[in-house]
Amino acid sequence: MLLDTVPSVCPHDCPSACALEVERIDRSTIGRIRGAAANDYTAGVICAKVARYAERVHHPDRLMKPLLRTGPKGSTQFKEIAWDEALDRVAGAFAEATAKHGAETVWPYYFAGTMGLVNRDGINRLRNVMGYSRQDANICTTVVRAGWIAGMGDVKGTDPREMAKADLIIMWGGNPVSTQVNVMTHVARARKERGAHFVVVDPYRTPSAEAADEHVMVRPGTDGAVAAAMMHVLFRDGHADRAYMARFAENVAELEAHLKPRTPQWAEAISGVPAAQIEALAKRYGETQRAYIRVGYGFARSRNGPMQVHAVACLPTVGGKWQYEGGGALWKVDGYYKVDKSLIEATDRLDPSTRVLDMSRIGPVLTGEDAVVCQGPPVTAMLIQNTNPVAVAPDTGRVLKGFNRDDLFVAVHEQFLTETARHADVVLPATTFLEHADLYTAGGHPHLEVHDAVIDAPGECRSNHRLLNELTLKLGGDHPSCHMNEAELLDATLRRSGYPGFAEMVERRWLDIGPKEEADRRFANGFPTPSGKFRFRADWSALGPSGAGIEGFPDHVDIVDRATGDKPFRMVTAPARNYLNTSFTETATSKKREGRPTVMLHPDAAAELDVEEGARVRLGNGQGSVVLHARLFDGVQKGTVIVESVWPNAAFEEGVGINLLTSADSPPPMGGAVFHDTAVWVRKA
Ligand SMILES: Nc1nc2c(c(=O)[nH]1)N[C@H]1C(S)=C(S)[C@@H](COP(=O)(O)OP(=O)(O)OC[C@H]3O[C@@H](n4cnc5c(=O)[nH]c(N)nc54)[C@H](O)[C@@H]3O)O[C@H]1N2
Ligand SMILES: Nc1nc2c(c(=O)[nH]1)N[C@H]1C(S)=C(S)[C@@H](COP(=O)(O)OP(=O)(O)OC[C@H]3O[C@@H](n4cnc5c(=O)[nH]c(N)nc54)[C@H](O)[C@@H]3O)O[C@H]1N2
Ligand code: SF4
Ligand SMILES: [Mo]
Repeated sequence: MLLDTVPSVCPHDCPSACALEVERIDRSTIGRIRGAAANDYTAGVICAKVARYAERVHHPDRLMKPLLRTGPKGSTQFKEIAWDEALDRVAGAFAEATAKHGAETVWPYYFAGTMGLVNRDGINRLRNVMGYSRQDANICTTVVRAGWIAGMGDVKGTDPREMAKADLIIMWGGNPVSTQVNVMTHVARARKERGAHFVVVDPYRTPSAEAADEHVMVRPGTDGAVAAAMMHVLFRDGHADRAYMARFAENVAELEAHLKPRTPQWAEAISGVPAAQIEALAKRYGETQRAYIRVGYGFARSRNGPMQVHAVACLPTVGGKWQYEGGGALWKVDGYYKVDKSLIEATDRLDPSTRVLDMSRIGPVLTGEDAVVCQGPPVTAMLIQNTNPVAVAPDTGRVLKGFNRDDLFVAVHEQFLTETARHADVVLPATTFLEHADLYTAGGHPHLEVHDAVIDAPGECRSNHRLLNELTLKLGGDHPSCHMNEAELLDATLRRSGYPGFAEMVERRWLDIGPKEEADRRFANGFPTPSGKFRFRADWSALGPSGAGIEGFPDHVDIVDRATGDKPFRMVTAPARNYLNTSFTETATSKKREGRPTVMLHPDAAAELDVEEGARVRLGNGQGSVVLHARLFDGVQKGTVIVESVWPNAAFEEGVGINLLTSADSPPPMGGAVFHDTAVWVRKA
């Protein structure tokens, strides 16, 4: 028997931020979850893992009570304690650490386990009020953002719903069938209604490439070459829109001269994509007005990632595609929202002189090797919310060494006893989105969404918001928002941002905040750069000091972890369909569907290594090695291997996962993480 169906919003770290309808069986139990049909982006579709969310929210392993560690770090030996004691212990440890080393020794650490602004970004309130170390939250979007703003100036683009009106859709470096399924709804419409041609650019035949009309099987880290060669063809064959560029782009003549030698043959040698395919795709792109490029994250997760993104983002300006309905490009729509987060984050209390630590370099930070931490106190106390760095951060060897330090106190606020939680001194049980209210700015579509709680919190779970307020006050800090409940903080935040208040937004569910004027949708009044023109020449040094000296025009920037005789393979650790980073690795259905940690290897490479289907193989580099099982797969170049991720470390034979091999190197110009830029050796195990 169903009680009713209640609206909500998917909080997971996914550009789709689906509008949901949750079946409620009683005040503490849900049934199925469906996508809201009335939302014209979600359009009634959600991924399978969230449709069966009852499996996650009512999981027998959900944390219900605060825990105190009684065994060694990393073990599962904990005892239950009361909330009061737990908070006293955390506050006591933070106060003690501060007395010894100063406030910057405490490092609140978070990411996007929930994308709700109150429960994700509220940790910055604690940080700002107490003067704790800041965090460069760069593990995911920074590399894409750098490349996108280098050309266009802001994170804006063509409305994603216009994909349905396109005649050519290129999904570049993303796998939406697995990672943001709603893209496929709009692609399907364009194919059905207009016979649109759908292309996927990816190092391997992903489920999205499988569903496409054409797969461009690129060598990882070489998209800059493919995009440059496509633009070479556009200029050469009269498909460059010179009138458009004269009005809307900088450095047009210099770009044309720069592209002269960057022929499809040149790009084939770098990317492994046949010159004939690059020619044909460029011709099709040049001849199609309604050509839509949907930019994924994957091809940015490389040392040259921002340069790759910039090169691809230049294409619609060379072709003049932005002018046409269904034409242009999109990565994310962040630039359209105007949410004032000052109350959530207590930005009035931010001291800009406080040091900023690089979250992607949590390994080197915790081992004391990172340059920033070398200049100040070590990190000796942490509160972690919304992320599982022991499994997801690069360079797991250093991450583990850091977390196992005896002089590091860690509190983890979680829904499950993740591998990070197992390294905590105190573990605190957290609510899920079904048990708290929040506000979301979707990345992949222009809707501001708000929801209230659907069911009561189980056990003694508390929301991030509540925990942060209680801890801040216990530490002697204070801020007006520390005395607001979620609804009050949401209401005040919405109103000061110029949106309707909380109650009205819960009722309305979402607000379409995309540009309404045709001219704004088409960038007909110019791009959001100082000159109003798109920048073909990126000024990388203006975005960050490490950008100095890097070619500004679209090119192959050869700064990747190159394959060598010792490490002949390039490894991509792309997302697994049934997991979301490490979320859902606890659910039985997802685990069953994913099987076991697997490396996809071209059959010719496997034959040379004497590796058979299903065999144990060892992958390694200077950072260590891991054992996986081989899957022979011809949808990948011979020199590339694919490991779908992120499995818990414990799922691997030797107890450490794939990020043992990925590097914590900081890519230019703004930093970030380079998960798909790793050279490895492969051997029969
Ligand atoms: N099921 C599922 N959904 C997810 C996630 C998940 O783990 N699982 N993660 C969520 C998160 S946090 C994010 S940020 C998004 C990310 O979603 P996506 O935009 O899909 O980005 P990536 O996860 O980085 O990788 C996508 C694809 O990029 C490809 N790729 C890697 N290197 C290159 C390259 O050099 N060139 C090209 N052309 N392609 C390359 C990979 O093979 C992969 O297929 O998905 C979200 N959704
Ligand atoms: N090898 C490899 N590694 C990768 C990637 C890759 O492609 N390959 N992708 C990278 C990317 S793009 C990203 S974004 C990162 C993401 O990595 P993480 O941010 O660590 O993502 P998850 O592993 O899903 O962990 C999120 C955690 O937040 C918890 N959580 C969810 N909601 C709440 C809440 O309301 N309160 C609290 N307290 N906790 C909550 C969940 O239980 C979960 O354990 O991983 C990165 N790591
Ligand atoms: S597609 Fe993404 S946003 Fe939609 S339900 Fe699945 S994880 Fe959530
Ligand atoms: Mo991400």
